[in-house]
Amino acid sequence: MEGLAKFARASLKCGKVSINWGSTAPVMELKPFWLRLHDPSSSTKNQQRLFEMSKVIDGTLSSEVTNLTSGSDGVCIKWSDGAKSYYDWNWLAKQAKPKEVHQHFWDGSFQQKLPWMEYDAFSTSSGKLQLCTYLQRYGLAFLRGLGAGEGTIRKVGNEIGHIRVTNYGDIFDVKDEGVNATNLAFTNQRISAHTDNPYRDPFPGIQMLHCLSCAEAGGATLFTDGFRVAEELKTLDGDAFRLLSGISHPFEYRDPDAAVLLQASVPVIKLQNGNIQRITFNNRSAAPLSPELPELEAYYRAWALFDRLANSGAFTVRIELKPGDLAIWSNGRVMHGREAYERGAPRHLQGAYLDGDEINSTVAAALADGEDLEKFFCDFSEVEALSLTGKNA
Ligand SMILES: O=C(O)CCC(=O)C(=O)O
Ligand SMILES: [Fe+2]
Repeated sequence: MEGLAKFARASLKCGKVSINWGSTAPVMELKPFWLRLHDPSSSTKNQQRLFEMSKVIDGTLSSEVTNLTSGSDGVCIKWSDGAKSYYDWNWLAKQAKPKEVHQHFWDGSFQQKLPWMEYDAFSTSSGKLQLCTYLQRYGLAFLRGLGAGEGTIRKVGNEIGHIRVTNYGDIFDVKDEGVNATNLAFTNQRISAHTDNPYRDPFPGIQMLHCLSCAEAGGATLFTDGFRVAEELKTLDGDAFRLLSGISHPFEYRDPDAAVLLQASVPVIKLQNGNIQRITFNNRSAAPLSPELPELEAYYRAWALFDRLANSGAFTVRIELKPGDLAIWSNGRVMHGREAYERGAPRHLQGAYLDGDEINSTVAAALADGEDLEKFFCDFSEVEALSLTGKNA
């Protein structure tokens, strides 16, 4: 940034403020209206605006430049209403290219090096940031060395963000309850790849499972990068992708004893500006689509193809969680499942949810402070190269 600011110059060209960085960085062209609207010198320390936006929109605060001077620290603009605004070079450079942690879409080869952290490392000053950075890049991370104490997940969850209380409580137990089970999760049966709580709006962005004890055989946890599977679907069958991204699917959870009927509709593949933003997939809580849907059979064939891909070994990683291990993942991206295990085995996990925006906030704040987060990925270049396939990979 400092290098950029050294030779930077601003000038008025064709009604726009043109910033030439005097380097290979592309010239920025900013509309005066945008500059007045986002004037950082009329903002509080935490960048909350000190004036009403409507005053710029209706012209009460002018966005006509009468004078512009470039200095060594930034640009000063004098407006036709007599006001002055000041734009620091660093601030301007940040507007040009929002920094973000690049998402890496992974497949089954990710198994060769998964993002594990020791709990002791997580507890250091940069440990939480490292975990959140893994979650942004891969949507998945693991901690080990937590011990197997009941309720530990509550403490760890609240160290990462804030536990989201749902109809299952703040934390919930996952064990085989046999015939008393109210949910497939509370049996010893296999569970295919899914996202949790698809029937909630807002849905919990992050899910965690902490292993307190495991089955002797079976019960392994399975993860699939739903974004990677969606990319694969698009390549294999564009029509299937169109249907799963274009039709909102209703999801539902009913608990008559507790007067609960949660309902939400969302496409399996939710797009934003053409990019995959969220995956929602759950065979158990998918409510019926309208019987009148014109492409009903084609839609369900697309659903079945997505299901098949998400559960195929080519896209799945398999982890035998041991007591003291915790898996944490983005519930809008990474799908989870489990293998069946023997009835009555002492397998016991505790689960909890967090809001996803807190993870994003931790990472964004570090990037805004100019931290280099790529340092966390030094050991991942080989495994990333193995799954360099999807366009975002
Ligand atoms: O038993 C497991 O490993 C997972 C159960 C499950 O899908 C869940 O609790 O969300
Ligand atoms: Fe689940």
